[in-house]
Parts: sequence; structure tokens; C-alpha cells
Amino acid sequence: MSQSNGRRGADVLAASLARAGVRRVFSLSGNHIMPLYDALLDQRIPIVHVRHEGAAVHMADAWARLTGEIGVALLTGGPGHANGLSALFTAQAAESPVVLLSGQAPLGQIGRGAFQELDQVALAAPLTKLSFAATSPQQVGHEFARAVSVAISGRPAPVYLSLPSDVLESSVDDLGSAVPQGAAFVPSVTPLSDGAATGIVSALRAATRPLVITGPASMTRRGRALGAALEQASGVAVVGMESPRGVNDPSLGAFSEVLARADLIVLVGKPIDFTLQLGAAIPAGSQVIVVDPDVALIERAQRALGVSRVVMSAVADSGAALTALASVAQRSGPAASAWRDEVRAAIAWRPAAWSTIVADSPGVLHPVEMCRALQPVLDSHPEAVLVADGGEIGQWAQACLSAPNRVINGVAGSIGAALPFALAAKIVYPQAPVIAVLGDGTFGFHPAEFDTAVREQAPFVAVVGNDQCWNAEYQIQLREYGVERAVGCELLPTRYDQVAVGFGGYGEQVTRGADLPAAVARAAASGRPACLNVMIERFAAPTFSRR
Ligand SMILES: Cc1ncc(C[n+]2csc(CCOP(=O)(O)OP(=O)(O)O)c2C)c(N)n1
Repeated sequence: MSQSNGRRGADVLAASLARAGVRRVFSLSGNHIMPLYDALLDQRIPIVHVRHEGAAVHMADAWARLTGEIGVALLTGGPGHANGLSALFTAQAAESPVVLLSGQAPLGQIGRGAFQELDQVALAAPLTKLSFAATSPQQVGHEFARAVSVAISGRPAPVYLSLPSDVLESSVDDLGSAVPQGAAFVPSVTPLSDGAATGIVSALRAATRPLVITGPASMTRRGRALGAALEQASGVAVVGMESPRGVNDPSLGAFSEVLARADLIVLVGKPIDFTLQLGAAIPAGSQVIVVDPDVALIERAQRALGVSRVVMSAVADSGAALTALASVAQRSGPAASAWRDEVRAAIAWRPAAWSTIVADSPGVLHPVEMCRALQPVLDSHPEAVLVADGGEIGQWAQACLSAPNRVINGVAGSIGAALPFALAAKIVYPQAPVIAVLGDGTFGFHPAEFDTAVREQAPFVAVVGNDQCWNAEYQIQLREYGVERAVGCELLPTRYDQVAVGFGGYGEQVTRGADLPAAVARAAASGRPACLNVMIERFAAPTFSRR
């Protein structure tokens, strides 16, 4: 076997990944990208190789959200690329800086019927902030740096760089200049001006019932810390939104009740979209200030709410804006916070009955009962991770559980990412418990990632709320068409725990609430990726009203 000569486009790209600080590449192999696999060896960048391309993109997404670094997915051309795209939708809605690299047919064969030839750049374009193809071995490193910089600048988002196989295989003229310097991989930051920050803080102080609402990019750990610092300094609640259920996100408790009474709402990187009922969730009497990296989204807010209600706007990145606002608020001294306490109480509100609720029927658990057994595990470690995915069960998990780190399917409302998310989380935090709560329907999207998790020695615990149903859709049928017209949503009492065992993981079925804590402990102690198949009652997710 010949060794790499270290001078291919693939070597330039691998060295550029190393220069960017990339620590893992999530991938599924294929003809077009094998030179890059070879080149990554020399850079000692491990490849986490998966069983479906969608899983690689989901892992890169979770990696990016949890680390604050870019997440890199590497796919093969044609069908491999196409398989990864729906996962890109989730990453895009989560404002997650994934850099997708897919091999493609060689430039020299485009239009001539090449193997797996496909317009991959066009396919990825609507799912990314930038979608483009590498042009030459000399340029591919700089093109990768551009992909990284665009992904992490402004509103973070996926970027796609297509890798023609001849670009990867051809020799480079000058390796030294082909690999960009570290400075090429930094974001360009748009700060909030001092004047704008001062104006916004004054408006917050003048308001009686102000709120700050942030978007998905601020739901990372760093984003939440910046929000908490602003809340601390200003006495104004800073509320992050990242759920497809918007203001009715069960993890926000009775937030919609206090939102309806707000008299000033500052949106920081939070688009007016369906999660705010296209603007209808903003109370008619309130004033609005919009801070956003995208002018188009400021204009959308003005169109949705009316120019006169948007009393101020500024173009700035969310993180920079939160930091600037906190520092101005800090300088202005402490602020009254009775209203903030009211907002926090509304968000924390859960029905009192939840602390003891159990299932009505034997052989199943109430979803709340299931979640109750998991919170102590999430409380047991400062880096614990909660993954929540699925229809109704994902919402139950979000309503009941909190953790230092949380990765949910997010605004995309797309199900299926839980197992890849959990695997990536366990690689990021090998010492911390990683609990993924998912539905039985959702389990079916990426079960083979138990195989990847066994190989990667990534022992997360997946807790499947098994109601033998695509319950979220079944609930719609009950509501809209009646039980006699429910169709296409029934599933079987499948032993998902045994699926995990078949892949070399740990598994148990749980049918009684009293058995769950010990089962969770055994799963954690097994040291293997685990699946607890918990039979649950089929309930609609909660919506909260304190009245
Ligand atoms: C990729 C994708 N396919 C389909 C849907 C529609 N959908 C949303 S929730 C749901 C049911 C999920 O079932 P399960 O994971 O078992 O959770 P449950 O609702 O039963 O708690 C479906 C089919 C979706 N949101 N995303």
C-alpha cells in the first residue's frame, strides 16, 4: 500500500480542519471521500463513523450546540449527501453551525454522466446560509475557512462545501500557502453599539412589565449564561425560546400568561415566526425592540407587528448584544424585579399533582412518573445532558426535566435525532450522565446508532416512552376527526430495549414506576449504551393554565 504523499487537496483540507481546531468528524464512508479519510489519519482527527448519513449530521449539530465549536459532518456524494439533508433542516432551525462536507463527482466529469452525479450545491442551498463547491486543491483549505467563518458569524447556521473528488485527489502546488492561518477561522462579529445598548436598557427600566426574548442560538450553555447575566444585571427576565410549540413550550410553564401582559418586549435574535404565532403572541399593547444580526428579520418583525410598534431596532449578533446590554445594565445599578419574579414563577409553574402522579392503569407509567425517576440523575453531575425528542413524550420531558445541558429537536419540529444527539453528547461529556428521552416512533429513525455508540464506547441512556403510537399525530386525529377516524398512527409494543441489546448495548423493559429508578441505575452502571423501554400511558402533552 502506498502512503499518502501529503500533497493532495485532501491533505490540504485535513490540515485546514486541524488548523480550525476540529476534534471530531462525523461521517459515513463512500468512494468520493476516501482520500479525506486517508488524509485525516495524518492529522489524527478521529472519524466517528455512523450507520446513516442523517445521524452524522445530527451528531455534528449536537456537537456544535454543546461545544460552541463547529460540528463537521463528512458524507459521500449523491445518495449519501441526500440522506444527510433532512438533518440539516434541524440544524438550521436550531441555528447550529454545522459545516457539511460531501464528496461529489469530479469537476472533470460534471455533465458527462459521472457516478452519483447530482447538483448537491443546489440541494443544500435552502438548508444553509452558504452552499458552494470547492474549486481546486490550492483553494480548498481557504474555501473551508470561508465555510467555517460564515457558519459562525452573525446568526449561526449550517454551511455546505461540496468536495469534487478530483479536487481531493489532485496535487497542490504550494502546501504552505494552501492551508489558511488560524485567523481565517474566526467569526466576524457585529456588536451592539453603546448608544443602542444604552437606549434599550433605558427603555427596559422605563417599562413596567418588560421581557427579553432570545432565540435558538442563545439556548446553548454560553447563550443561556449570557442571558442569565443580563437578567441578573437588569432585573428583567430573559427567556429563551427553542421549541416547535413556541409560547406553549411546556418547559416554559405558564409563560404565555405573563407574555400576554408585557408592555415592552425586546427580541434579541428571536425571529417573529410561527413560534410567536407570526407576531400574534406579542400583546397588542406592548412596544417591541428588535435586535437581530439579519436586517431581513428586523424588517419582517416590522411588517408583522407594524412599524409603529417596533420602537427601536439594531443590527447586532445575539451574544454580543446580550453582553453589551448586561454591561450597560450593570453600570446603571440594580433594578426592581418584582415583575421578573412573577415571570420566573410563571415559567416554573407545574401542577402540584405532578409530584405524586402515577398511572391510572397497571403495566404502564404516567409520562410524569417516568420523568420523575430521571431528574435525580440529571441533578447528579454539573455537566449532565438531557436530550428530548419525539412528539408528546418530548414535550413531557421538556415540561418535567431540566439539566445543565439540554439538546432538543428544536424549532424544526423534526423527530428522530435523539440517539445521534445522545451519542455526540456522550463524546463531548464522557464523564457526565447523558439521558435521552424519546418516543417509540422516534426510536425507529436511527436505532443502528446503538452500534456506533458501542464502537465509540459512548454509554448514554435512552429512555423510550413507549405508548405504541405516533401519539402527537394521534392526538390531532382525536381532536379533529374523532376516535373512530384515527388511522395510520398505531405502533406495536416493540421491545426497543432488545434492539439495543442486539447491537451490543444494555436494555431493560420497565412497566412499573417503582422499578424505574433501579433500572436507570443498572443502565448507567452497565457502562454500555442503554435503552430502557418504558411502557407509558398515551397522554397528550401538557399545556399550562394556572386558572
Ligand atoms: C421527520 C418527521 N417526521 C414526522 C413528523 C410528524 N410527527 C411529529 S410528532 C410525531 C409522533 C412521534 O411519535 P413518538 O416518537 O412515538 O412520540 P409520541 O408522540 O408518541 O409521544 C410525528 C409522526 C415530524 N415532526 N418529523
